[in-house]
Formats: sequence, structure tokens, C-alpha cells
Amino acid sequence: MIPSTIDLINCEQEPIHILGHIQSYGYLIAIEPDTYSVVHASDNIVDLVGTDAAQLLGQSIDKVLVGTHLPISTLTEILNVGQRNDSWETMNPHRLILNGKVWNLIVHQHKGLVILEWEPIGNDQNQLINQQLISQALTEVQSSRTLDELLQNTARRVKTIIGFDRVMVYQFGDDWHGQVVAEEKEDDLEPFLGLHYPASDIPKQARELYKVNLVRLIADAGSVPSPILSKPGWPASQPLDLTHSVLRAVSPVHIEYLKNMGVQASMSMSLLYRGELWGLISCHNRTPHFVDYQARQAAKFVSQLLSAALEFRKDKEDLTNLQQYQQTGRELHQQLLLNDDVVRALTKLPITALDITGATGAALIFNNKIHQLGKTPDDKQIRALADWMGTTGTESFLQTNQLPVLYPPAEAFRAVGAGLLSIVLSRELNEYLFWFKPERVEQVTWAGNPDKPVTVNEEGQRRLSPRKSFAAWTEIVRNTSEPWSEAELSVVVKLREDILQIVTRQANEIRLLNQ
Ligand code: BLA
Repeated sequence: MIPSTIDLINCEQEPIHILGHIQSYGYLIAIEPDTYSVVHASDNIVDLVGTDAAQLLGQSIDKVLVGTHLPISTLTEILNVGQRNDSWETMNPHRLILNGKVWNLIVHQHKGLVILEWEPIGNDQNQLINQQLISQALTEVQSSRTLDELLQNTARRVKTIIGFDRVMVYQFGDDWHGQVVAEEKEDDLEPFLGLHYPASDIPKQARELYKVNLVRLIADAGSVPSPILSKPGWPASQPLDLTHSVLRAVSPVHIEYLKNMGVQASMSMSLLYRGELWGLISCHNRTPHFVDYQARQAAKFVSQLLSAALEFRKDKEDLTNLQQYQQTGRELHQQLLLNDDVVRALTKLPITALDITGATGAALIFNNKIHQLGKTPDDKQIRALADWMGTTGTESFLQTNQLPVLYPPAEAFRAVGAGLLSIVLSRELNEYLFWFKPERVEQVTWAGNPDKPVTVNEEGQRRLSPRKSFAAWTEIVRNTSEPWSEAELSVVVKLREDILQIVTRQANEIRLLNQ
């Protein structure tokens, strides 16, 4: 059997934006914008226009348009405006009546081709309700007092808009594993709130795609996707890029994952913080469930509101911490300027080096002596740590919230020092300032054993499927402290400059005196 680590790498290599299929509730055609010649068409297009895809390929779009009741003048107008302002999204959707049924046409241009996608439409009443829900969501976001309340309110709003059985807010950790941090669900479903899922459940290329395309719907995990055909002579090496498509059929591996979870329809919206993926709003339904374009946009809007609110809250929190640490840092600098004795200024006066971060212990090694503040490892352990620091390269500082992983002897003092932030004062003289954070023993409840995320499928061959069991799996996470924040890092780096400046000035003064 192939080792599971390789399987997970394979997983990351699946090119999910060019898998060559769309979900069969909709139809797709891609044309060249200058000639209007059809380059790609979904195999099921015959159901929409009455002509086989094979007959349309390489032809001008006119032939297709006859069937779709979309006048060529309208299409030209759409393309002109869209190309002029690159404003495809604001113009979408375009409404068409076809065979007595109303359709949404969604148009965008990508990599030199114009992609037209038709999908069914919900009723107008829903749209009115969605407008109301959006404005309610706005009020709620503004009035949520705590983060939990904000996340919970968002989940509830999204559930009302799209009507799924379960709506979760899923937050990524530093290592890309994730946790369900809010949930709104039908009563008869078991709760997923608080459960953790391994990073491999949402592989890297999927996360990258979700930063660009913020919503995806899998309306029916059991339906057979429709293949996309290309015009004769079109190079197989240039499959249609579905990065921005609304109908993209998702990875078969993920479809199997959903089936294993008992889910028939899934929808997710991206939550971004400063352009990076903070999390997803992930929604499940036990039966197939189509959500039309307008409702998806409404849900996307609510998730963007949440993204903005998260960003605002986090920025505010970061700023308060930074200002507080900076203020203490300035006071410490004053002490340094007023005192000849660096050790005294950093460890013996009202403000100490310990006060400029959230650390619970600090140690200064200077002039071959150790000075401790708060809870720290013992002298021998600090000396050994300093010796190890001397071997770690040339950086002027080091930070980790998992010291025992980098430096195994730290396991012995992880209760006080699982996290280390260190600045180098002089490698030659073995002089350092260390800050320590204690181990944060955390009980993580995984949804299924995270070490076994894949199993070989029933035929026992190469195609691998996600694990079959989602039974909760509890693990104790050791050797890890709270992470160091950017505010802590910046203040500590500034302190290093202050100390070095003073030490250099003092050395120069001594030199001058001795001359
Ligand atoms: C995609 N995996 C996804 C998506 C989610 C999850 C939300 C986005 C697509 C969607 O909206 O359904 C995972 N869904 C979750 C998690 C929860 C949830 C964690 O509701 C928690 C409550 N998946 C695996 C393994 C592989 C894998 C082992 O578990 C690979 C071997 C792959 N997941 C995988 C791929 C995608 C994916 C390839 C991209 C699907 C696509 O967009 O084409």
C-alpha cells in the first residue's frame, strides 16, 4: 500500500480548476471574444438549445443563440460593457426566458475566452426576502457584542438565506487544520461545534482557489457531472480554466468525502483576513439542494460582512496590544538611558523586560551571568539553551511556540517554557534575552483519527478516498504555547536595538576614557 503521506501530497496535486466537467444542473459555452466562435461546450448543452455540443463546436455563437433566445446584439452589449470596465460580476446575472422557464446567464472572461453559464432561477419573492435578510445581517453584525455572537448570528443568517440543514463557521489554524467555531443546525443532526479537522481535508490548491472564487455550491453530490468538449484541433494541453466558473464540478475525492459524511449538497463561502483565508462558512444538506445565483450572492455578501467585521475587530485588538507594549517599551528605554547598568535597567527597576510582552518568564544572560524574572527554566537549563542558540544560525532573534520540537531538551521545562522568544545581544559573548510562555495543554477533539485521513477505495486501487469514520477522536496537544504576536515581536526587536545602542555607546566611552 502507498504510504498515506504520499496520498496526501497527491491530493494537493489534483488540478481542481481544470478537471473538465460542470455540474449538470447548468450549461456552459466558452467563445472567442473576437470571432464569437465556440471553443468549448458542455456535453449537456443539447438539452438547452436542442443542438448537440459536437455540432456547435467551432461554429459561431449565433447558432447557439437562436436556441437560447439571447439576441446577438444583447450578447455584444454584454461583452462590450464587461470588457470595457472588467465589470462582469456587477453585470451578472442576465435573465433569459427559455422554453417557458427563466434562466440566469452568468458571463465572465478569463484567459482570453468568454465563458457563458446558464443555470435555473429561484422565485422573485425569495429575492425580496434576501434583501431584507441582508439588511438585518448588517444591523446584527454592527450590534454583536462578542466574537462568538457575531459568528453565531452570521451562521443563523446564512442558514435562513440558503435553507440548508447545517451552517458552520470553520476557522483555520496556523497549520491549516481547522475548527468549527459556530454552528446553526437542525435539531436532529449531531453537533460538529468544537470539532477539529486535519489540514488535508481542504488541500492547498483548494484553499488557493477559494481565495479567488469566494463561493461554491455542490447542488447534488450524487449527480453525474457533464463533460466539457473542445472544438476539433483544440490542444488537450489547454483545458478550459474554471477558476471563476459558477458551475465547476468539484473534485471526485471531495464528493466521496461528502458522501461519507452523509451530505448530498454542500456550499461554502470564503472568509478572508487581509487577503488570506481566515476560514469558511461551510453548509451541508442531507438531500440535494440548489441555491440560485441571487441567493448565493446574498450569502456571499453576508460572509463578506463577517470578513470585514473580523478584520476590524482583529486590527483593533492588535492595535491596543501594540500600543500597550510600545508604551512599556518606551518606559524601559528611558530606564536604560538613565542607568549605566544595563542589567539593573532591565531587571531590577519598576518596569522590567518581562513587562513588554505577554510572557510569563524572562531571562537575561549578560556578562556571563543569568538574571531571571517570573517563571523560567533553571540556571543550568538556561545556559544549555544559550549554548544551543549559538548553533542556530545568524538571525538576530528567534521565536517559536513549540520549542521542544526545535530543541528536544526543552520538553523537561515545557511547563514554563514551551514557547520561546529570544533576541541575540552577542553571539560571541553568548549574551541573550529570553522570554518564555508556558505550555498550553489543549484537548483537541478531531472528527475522526487525523493520522488516518485516507483509505484505499473498495476496488483497492490508486484512487484514494477520505477516511470513512468521522467518530470523534480526542488528542492532547503538548509542547505548545500561545503563539507570539506581531506586537510582541516588534517591541522586542526594538528593545534589542535600544540595548545594543547603549552597550555600544558605553563601550566607546570606556575606550575614550582609557586613551
Ligand atoms: C474541498 N473540503 C473541501 C471543501 C470543504 C472541505 C468545506 C470546500 C468545498 C465545499 O464547499 O464542500 C472540508 N467541509 C470540510 C470540513 C468540514 C466541512 C473540514 O464541512 C468540517 C465541518 N479532502 C480530504 C482528503 C482529501 C480531500 C483526504 O479529506 C484529499 C485526498 C480533498 N477537499 C478535497 C479537495 C477539495 C476539498 C480536492 C476541493 C474540492 C473542489 O473545490 O473541487
